[in-house]
Amino acid sequence: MQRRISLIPQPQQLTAAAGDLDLSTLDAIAADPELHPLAWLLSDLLNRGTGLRLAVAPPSQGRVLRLRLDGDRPADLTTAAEAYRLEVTPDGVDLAAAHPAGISRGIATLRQLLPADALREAPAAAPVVPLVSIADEPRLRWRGVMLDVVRHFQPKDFVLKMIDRAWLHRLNVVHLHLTDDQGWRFDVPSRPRLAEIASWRAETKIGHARDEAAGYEPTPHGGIFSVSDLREIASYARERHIMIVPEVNLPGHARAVLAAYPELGAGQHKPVSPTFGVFEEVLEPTPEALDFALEAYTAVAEVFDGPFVHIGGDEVPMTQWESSPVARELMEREGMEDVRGVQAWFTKAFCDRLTAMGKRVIGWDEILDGGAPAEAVVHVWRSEAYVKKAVAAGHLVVASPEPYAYYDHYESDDPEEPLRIHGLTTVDKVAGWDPVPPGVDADRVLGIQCQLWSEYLPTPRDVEYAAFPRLSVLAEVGWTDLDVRRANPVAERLEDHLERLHAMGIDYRPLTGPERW
Ligand code: TNX
Repeated sequence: MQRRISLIPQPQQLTAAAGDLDLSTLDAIAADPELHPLAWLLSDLLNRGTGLRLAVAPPSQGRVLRLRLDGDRPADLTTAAEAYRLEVTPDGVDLAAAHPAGISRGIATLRQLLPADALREAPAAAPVVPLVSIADEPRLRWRGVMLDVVRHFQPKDFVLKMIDRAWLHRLNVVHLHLTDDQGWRFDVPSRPRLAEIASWRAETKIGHARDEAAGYEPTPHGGIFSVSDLREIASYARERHIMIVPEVNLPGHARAVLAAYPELGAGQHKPVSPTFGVFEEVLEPTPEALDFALEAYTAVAEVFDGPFVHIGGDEVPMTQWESSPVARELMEREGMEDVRGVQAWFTKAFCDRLTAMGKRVIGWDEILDGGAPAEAVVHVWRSEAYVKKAVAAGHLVVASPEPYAYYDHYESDDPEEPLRIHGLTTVDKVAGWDPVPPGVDADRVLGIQCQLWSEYLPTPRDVEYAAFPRLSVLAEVGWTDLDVRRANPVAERLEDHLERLHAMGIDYRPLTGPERW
């Protein structure tokens, strides 16, 4: 029986033949030595979802599931590095790519070719895949999801789960927002007050300010990742060829760190913020504050071996610097006419240090306002207009414009929707998004990313409900060429895909409307 082939993202080229292949009739997973770690991951997935045991063996002919590298190796983080060809014939499976990252993406597709129940954690499905021929390569180099583990802490196991889900969708970036006004979420052993003070808040006020019913939840909230937690996250992602982009958001959104080390700030001491929004606390432009920041960046840069570090830089109010003698003195010394030059001074210092460590810097689009070194990648969120602006200023861009990429937004105007921060980002809207605006050189758009800000998403379950299935659709927007998307509307494959999400235990939002628990 031929099953309907329904994949998300839609591969660029897919030809189906009649019939299935039963993987239990194969002898082994035959893989090039370099691909053995991926081969064992695949073997383990097949075992967990279907009970099948396929050992990993050296390359061989015969009836095998073959993983092989061919062709000249492309550079990391290119679309060519993620390209793969997957042939399922009555004689076996052949998965070939020029880079191990491509094999990893091909494995993600193979997981989706299995029955949805194979995604369960218990052997619940037959190890059967349809006969297909796929040639695939992403449209964009960076396809990501951001987890905000600050506004509400999310445990390490949930982060690992989200990396696995990103993998299934052929995303290649998981951005961790690790610091903000409401908490500091990674341990820097030389700065113990981060763990003692900055990672906890006494209470939380959730809900809109206008909502009178919203009160303070008196339970302390917090959490912090130890260095070994971070290492575990790093290696879990690395095995799957997913890049972790750690974000240490400075010099603004700094209330939590300044609650622990007030001497680094430009204002009065205040506790870790129990509320959400934009606060005026910023680092003072002193050598001590800069040392602190550089120590923090070095700490994440050492743990996560991907090439990028996110410096944040969004929503930095200038009020404290306007009245700070230290900032005034810096402005005079450096001949700055505008107080925004103080942020640019931090941005440049962060870039210099990280570049010297062999890293590349990405920062929110506000880093453009005071000017940023051309090598900094601009992470656009305010609107698509900033994509043009950043490209015109010579930067590469990652696009996360709010109307399409913020999944803390409402999904419909139904009054039954769970409380959201604001906005309206329907699945259809995501499906209709072309992330390269007209008139922009497509090569300057590294890619796209969705954001799961967690002010209104207190538990992992809330995060999942907000993420899915919008994240699934976004993955296709980043992966699949526009003409292929138009010829294969994602709406026709979403129902099938929800079965996969269900099998993975994800509390997705139904397509038919909100469901409250
Ligand atoms: C703006 S996007 C922020 C975040 C909030 C988000 C809520 C960005 C760089 N800054 O601090 O969580 O809006 O949607």
